[in-house]
Amino acid sequence: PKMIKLSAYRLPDYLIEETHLTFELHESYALVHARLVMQRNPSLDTHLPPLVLDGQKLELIDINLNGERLSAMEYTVTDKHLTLQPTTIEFELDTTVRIEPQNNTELEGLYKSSGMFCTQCEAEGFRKITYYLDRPDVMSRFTTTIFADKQNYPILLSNGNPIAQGEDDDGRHWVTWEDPFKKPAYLFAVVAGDLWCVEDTFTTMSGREVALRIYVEPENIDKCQHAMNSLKKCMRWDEEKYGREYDLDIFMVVAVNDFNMGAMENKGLNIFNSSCVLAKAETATDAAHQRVESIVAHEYFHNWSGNRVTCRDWFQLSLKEGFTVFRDTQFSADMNSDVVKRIEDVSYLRTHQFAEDAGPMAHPVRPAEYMEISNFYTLTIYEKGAEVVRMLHTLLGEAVFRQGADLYFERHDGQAVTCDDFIAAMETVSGMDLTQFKLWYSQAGTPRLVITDSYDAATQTYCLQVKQSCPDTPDQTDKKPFVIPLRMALLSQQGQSLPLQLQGESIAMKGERVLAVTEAEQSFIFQKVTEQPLPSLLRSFSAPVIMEYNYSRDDLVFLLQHDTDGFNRWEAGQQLSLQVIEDVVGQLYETDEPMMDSRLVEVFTALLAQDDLDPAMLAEFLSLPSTGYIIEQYEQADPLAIHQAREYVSNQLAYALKEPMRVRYDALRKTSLETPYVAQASDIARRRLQNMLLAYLMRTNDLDILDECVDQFGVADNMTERLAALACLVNSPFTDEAQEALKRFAERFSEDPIVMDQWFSVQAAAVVPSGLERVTHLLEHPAFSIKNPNKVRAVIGAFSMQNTPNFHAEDGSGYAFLADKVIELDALNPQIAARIISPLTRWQRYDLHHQELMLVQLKRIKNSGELSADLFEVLEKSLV
Ligand code: DPP
Ligand code: ZN
Repeated sequence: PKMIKLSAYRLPDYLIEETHLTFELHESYALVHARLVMQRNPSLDTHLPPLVLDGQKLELIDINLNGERLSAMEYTVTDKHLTLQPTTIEFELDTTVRIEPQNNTELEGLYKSSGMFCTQCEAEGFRKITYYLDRPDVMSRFTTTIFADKQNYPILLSNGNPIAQGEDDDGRHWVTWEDPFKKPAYLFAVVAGDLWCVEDTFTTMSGREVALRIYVEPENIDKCQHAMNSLKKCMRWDEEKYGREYDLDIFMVVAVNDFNMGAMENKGLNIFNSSCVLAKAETATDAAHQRVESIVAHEYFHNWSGNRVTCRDWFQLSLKEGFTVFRDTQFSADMNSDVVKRIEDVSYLRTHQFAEDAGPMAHPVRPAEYMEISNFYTLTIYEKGAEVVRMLHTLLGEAVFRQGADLYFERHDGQAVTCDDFIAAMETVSGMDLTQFKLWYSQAGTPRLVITDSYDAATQTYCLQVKQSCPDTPDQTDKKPFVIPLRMALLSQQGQSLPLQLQGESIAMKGERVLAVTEAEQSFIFQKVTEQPLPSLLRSFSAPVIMEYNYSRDDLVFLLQHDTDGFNRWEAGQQLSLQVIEDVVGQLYETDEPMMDSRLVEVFTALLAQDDLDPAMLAEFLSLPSTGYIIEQYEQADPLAIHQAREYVSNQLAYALKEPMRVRYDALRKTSLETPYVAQASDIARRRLQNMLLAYLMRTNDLDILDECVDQFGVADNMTERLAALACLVNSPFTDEAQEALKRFAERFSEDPIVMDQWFSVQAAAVVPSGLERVTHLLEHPAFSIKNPNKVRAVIGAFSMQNTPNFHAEDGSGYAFLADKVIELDALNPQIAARIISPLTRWQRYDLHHQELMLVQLKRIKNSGELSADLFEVLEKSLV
């Protein structure tokens, strides 16, 4: 595979005005007929270069140019392209190809999933359906006719509106769909199956009625209501917050079981991984309910940020993904708690995206090159891309940002554009020069901010000295300074925010302000500061950076209790916990009985005693930083020592806080028992705190608490309480109770693959001895299938991402296991293989012993035979 470079972008030689597709679906093959109305690109000269169409894994049956069959001399076919010579500026090309959806295990293009046909075209799946100019800057008007057996496939769907249908006398039927909007091929979709649907309607802000339909397999018809409610909420929200109205008469969502991604925003016909759309109390946790809400919104929001205005090329992927993730996080924050949402997002970003940014796959938000675009659906494109948009929002302010978004949509409706166009709209409305800001799009790596301060009581001046730097990343050194919005406040000894008046300013700002850090070294001098303040820095995590400021542990305790920014309260607690765990990591090399800083117990005790503290916040405060996040704090981490230290601190907290935790747990549990399940923020917070306390309490191995846990598992009316109790049991030394619970769970839910995914992953992630043996055993379970990406994630993914002691076992057995599975998967589904390998690609983060063991496996995979382009690229980059 070769590198594709952004700098090599050229306008398409030809355009496709109209695309008329006919699918004939059969059990052992499908025929795809395409009639393309094409022309030489009018932006270029009238010379006619050869027409090179993309196409892979297609068997060409017939080809006609302007109604004349082409002879074999008049075109060439390779495994990637079909090339021919047009003779007129405008022409019509007809092709018929034969494909085998039932054998498509890559889940890209047209494939079968549990008895239904469906498609996934982003990024380059359409070329596995028919010969085409499969690039997002070629936009076309589509009509699609689907023929299939009526009995097995009563529902036939594609983008847009149905315009005709009929029946043939051989038991087959057909439907024709027309999409009035021009679109790139990656937004095309087809579905055929025996599906039921939940229907509703939505009246748009201009009074148009839109039919909403969620299609699922019949057994899931009772799990659609939450997604439907979410859909209606996000449609309204996008009107109110962004002025964006839906544009077709129908909006359809289809759930499929085998899906590489979470979901896909095909025009008018979103296709979802069933795990991201199905949810009801008995089968889906609160987290799953929230995931459904945010993904439904994400895909819906793409209708404007992605579909109406799309990407010129795949280097611009973050143009739609970063912006759309930003929009969905705003939505979720509005529907739930904004501070909790921010905490969750930042935890995720710092654990996973920062790791990516520090590893061999690091790339800018707008990459300059790639081999396989599927590898670039990354945390950097999505999560960091959203942070970049968020920083713009912070710098411009809510109102100006909205004007910028309006201008962007208005200027570029119906176009395929670039990140520069997005920034240009923001520049127009703000009058700001965002040239330097755009370094966020081109420079990879996580910037570091080192902040020091000094206070002069005599002159009442307080100075913040800020230094920024960014580490080298593959192919990038000597980075230029970024524009970093630093949201901050100065706190008095009583925890009140002091007025903020920079030197040269005539009035003070109250509360907090955003400083724009633009230089490598910069000072901000505040005047009329009447006492030595404690700074509250990078509030609400105003930039995706690693910030260092030398807080004492007492400062951290103070901030955790008194900072007026909820996010920074949590952050102070995280930094304190981190330091305490790091102490223990060091001591564990010397002794089995480390001394733990008592301040953590003291402050947690105080928080638990505080009756007016929001349970959602308390739950966040009580959660220790994840093992993954702690690992990221080390140059070369010893994963086993870190795991052990984190366990040690958790256990100490559990024993020390047992009494107040028990009292609180009992009260919360009582409320849960008396309250029917609702997936709303306040109830979610209660259950989260309850489950967290249960997990701490179970660490004390108290038989009375074991009874409580078994009881919660048995009687809960919802998956949130049930699964949390199950996880506690599975991670406890009470193996009989755990086995019994697992058995009962499997009996009850064996028919529901998404629930069984949770059953699998609880076990795969269990940090108890012989984890690898257990996982190998799970792979033999009849409900497991390596062809189903959700199962792969639930077992192999959970083991390698969450099961620190077993995955990082000293003998390398965990790594060897993952390598075996990567090799096996690459032959079936390269996208998934290239994804689940990622823990091994982070080898540089670990101590030499673990590095060596990981490298052995990476090399073994590399030499295992012919690799997909996806996996090849990851290995190339990881092994330099
Ligand atoms: N399905 C992916 C997403 O929505 C790719 N567009 O982010
Ligand atoms: Zn997206």
